Amino acid sequence: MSVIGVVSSCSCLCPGVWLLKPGMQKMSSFSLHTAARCAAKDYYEVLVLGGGAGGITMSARMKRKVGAGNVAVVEPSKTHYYQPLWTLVGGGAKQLATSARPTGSVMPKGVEWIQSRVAALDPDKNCVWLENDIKIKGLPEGFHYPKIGSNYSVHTVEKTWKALQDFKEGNAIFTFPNTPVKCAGAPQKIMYLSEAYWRKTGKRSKANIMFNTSLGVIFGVKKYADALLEIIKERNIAVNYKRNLVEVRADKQEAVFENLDKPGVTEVHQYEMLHVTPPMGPPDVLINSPVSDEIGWVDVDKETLQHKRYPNVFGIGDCTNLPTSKTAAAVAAQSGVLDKTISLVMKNQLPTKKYDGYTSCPLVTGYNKVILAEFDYAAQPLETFPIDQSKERVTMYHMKADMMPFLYWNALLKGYWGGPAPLRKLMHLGLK
Ligand code: UQ1
Repeated sequence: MSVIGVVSSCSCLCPGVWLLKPGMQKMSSFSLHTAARCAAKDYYEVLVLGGGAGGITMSARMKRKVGAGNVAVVEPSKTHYYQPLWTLVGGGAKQLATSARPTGSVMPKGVEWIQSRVAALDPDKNCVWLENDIKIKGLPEGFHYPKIGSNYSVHTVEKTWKALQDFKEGNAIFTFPNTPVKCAGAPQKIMYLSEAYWRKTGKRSKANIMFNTSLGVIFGVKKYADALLEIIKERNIAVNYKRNLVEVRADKQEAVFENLDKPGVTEVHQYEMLHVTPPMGPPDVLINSPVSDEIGWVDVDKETLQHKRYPNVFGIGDCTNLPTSKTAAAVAAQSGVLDKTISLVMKNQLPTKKYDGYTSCPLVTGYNKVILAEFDYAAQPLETFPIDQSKERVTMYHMKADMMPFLYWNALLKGYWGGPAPLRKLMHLGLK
């Protein structure tokens, strides 16, 4: 079965060009740990989805029509089968192998084979999303080696601490992937803790600390970004922007980064410690699901959290397409709004309470210091306390380390904590 996008860039008969966009992977999962897949080009005149009999045949015909280099086939399988022969294979008259050829060998010359799976179609925009089934080369197998860890999986988080303690001398590299992540804080918090730990243990001068991020900024809220850049300067940390981890050679302690400003250009760094923040995205079950947007996030109204098309469906937390950082604090604020929304919908009334995008990221910058970032959809600070929260504070560290776990287990999970908005209003005499 094949789907063929026939296009031209101008004619009104033809819809335009099918764009290929990299898809994303599951939120914080290493089982399908991937990097963004890059096709050689991001558009083709004809894009064939599926490399079976129909797809390969049409790609050959279309190449003759529109020329080499202008046709591509998206097909994940390495092997192409001539299925009509399976009657005889089943009957013992032929061997299965005689029905099989490598996909590459049946791909017509001049047609590009994009070895990936289609995750979603957007024919209105002539756009196809590819599932990223190409892994960060070397992971997750590389986690069996020492000196590498990741706080994002229950299987690897304690390896971070081991690598931190075992550090002797060399590069300490902290990564940020080329996909949206839950919250931009955590990939760098572990770096500040590591820096503090090596200072405490007299090893700081032996460590060359690098933050290799796919982004072009350190944090999306200017007030906190400015504070973090000060800390980065003061603690002598090197930030390399637009660098995406594409391969880990864990046996040689080497990490390979692509320079996103120069696609295809890679840099290899030897590491003494590597902390990996994995690429993230919606879970498989939501990709192409009727409740999802074109990427795979549950498609909800950003104020009421009610589904945009199915009024009896609602979303909260990481699975949604709410354009804010995904944190437990965000869930807390969303839970209060969603409770109200559902209560009204159950009474056949329209939702009234509006989520403002509140989220909070306690930016741990040391073993007794936290900058308490709190902000809304507009990336504007929305702070609970009437003090400058962009300053590192010991009190905020205790709030993060001691008070928040209590609040989580005893209030949030029991449905009694809807975020700090009432406290904020009280602290600001009702003015915020
Ligand atoms: C919060 O509500 C929350 O959810 C329980 C967190 O997650 C553990 C937080 O880290 C923070 C900071 C908040 C916000 C709460 C206050 C009192 C500012």
